[in-house]
Amino acid sequence: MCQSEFCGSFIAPPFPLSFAPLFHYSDSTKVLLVQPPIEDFYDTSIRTYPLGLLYVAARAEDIADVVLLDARTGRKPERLQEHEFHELDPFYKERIYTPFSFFSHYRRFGLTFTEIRKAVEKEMPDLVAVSSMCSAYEKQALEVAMAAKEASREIVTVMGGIHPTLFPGRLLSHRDVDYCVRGEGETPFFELVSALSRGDIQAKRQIRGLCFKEGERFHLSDPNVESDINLLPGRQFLDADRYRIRKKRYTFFLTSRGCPFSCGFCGKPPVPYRRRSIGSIAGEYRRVRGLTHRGDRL
Ligand code: B12
Ligand code: SF4
Repeated sequence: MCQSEFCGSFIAPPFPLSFAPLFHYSDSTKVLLVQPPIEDFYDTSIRTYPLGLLYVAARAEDIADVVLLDARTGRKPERLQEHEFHELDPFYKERIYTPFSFFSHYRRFGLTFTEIRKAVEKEMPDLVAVSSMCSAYEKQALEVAMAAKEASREIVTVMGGIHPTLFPGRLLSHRDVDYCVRGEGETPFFELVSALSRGDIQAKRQIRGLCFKEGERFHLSDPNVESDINLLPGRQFLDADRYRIRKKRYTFFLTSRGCPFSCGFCGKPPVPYRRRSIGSIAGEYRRVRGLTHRGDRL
């Protein structure tokens, strides 16, 4: 049983729980990794780079056919008339100066529910894995799981990222979420895909970080901490042209994990602070320059 103070292990589910499903095959497994859209008064390009998913993809590609769908970029933001935050409208008015007035309307940034469902139907993966970084965007992350199940009830859904790390029980209470991964996701996700492909029910219980429904209860696990943080993210899964600040392409580098500080207000997941080796960072930098058409534009 999980000991974390953040864990939602005792949330009573609002409907009878079932057992998390298994795959019905064992040959080639197809995985669709999804960055969900968000709804907010604003978004900025620096927020959209889905680095966590690229790390998960880098491990999963060894045992699965991996496709990444960034449902947050590639579409013009759409203004939403109906939303839950109308009391904030006065702060986001055009032509008055407040720190928020660069952004004037509540919008959806990314694909619609129907577009996501169609994207899932096009790929028809065995498993849809959703990155859920911020609790405030839970609704849009859950929409991806719902769209996947609408495309086919056979598709297995997995949520990973900071939000499910903090509230696994809350997300597992949702009918369309089969698994949650807590903490760093590379190894638990790899092991989950491997266990499901083999149909090995017992193996699931041994995977650190993996949470799932088990009859009337949740199986919950402490957050996973990766032992090798020199793994390079799978940037080749992205269309690099989509990630630009003004006209220039950008990318993210992760040179350490965890945080050396302990600010009282911070809900940071309990993972220790670790630094990558200089050699591996330099190697990644050289590789990224090689990936770009013109390294000097990065
Ligand atoms: C860098 C960062 C940012 C960058 C954005 C980077 C980006 N491109 O998204 C900036 C500065 C823009 C930013 C902004 C904000 N951030 Co911020 N940010 C961080 C920070 C410091 C690191 C995140 C990161 O990139 N980690 C590195 C990557 C590789 O790790 P990762 O994404 O977590 O992915 C790993 C696992 O989570 C997991 N995983 C992730 N996705 C998936 C999916 C699957 C299927 C699986 C299996 C696993 C998995 O595996 C990955 C590899 O190990 C975290 C704190 C932290 N230390 O985690 C806060 C944090 C995520 N941010 C937070 C917040 C609140 C915000 C803002 C809302 C702040 C604000 N008020 O505007 C905005 C919203 C941004 C947004 N996403 O829309 C909170 C979220 C808390 C919560 N419960 O909601 C955090 C946890 C900080 C905190 N302690 O409060 N942020
Ligand atoms: S707010 Fe959290 S992540 Fe940021 S320095 Fe403090 S403890 Fe570290």
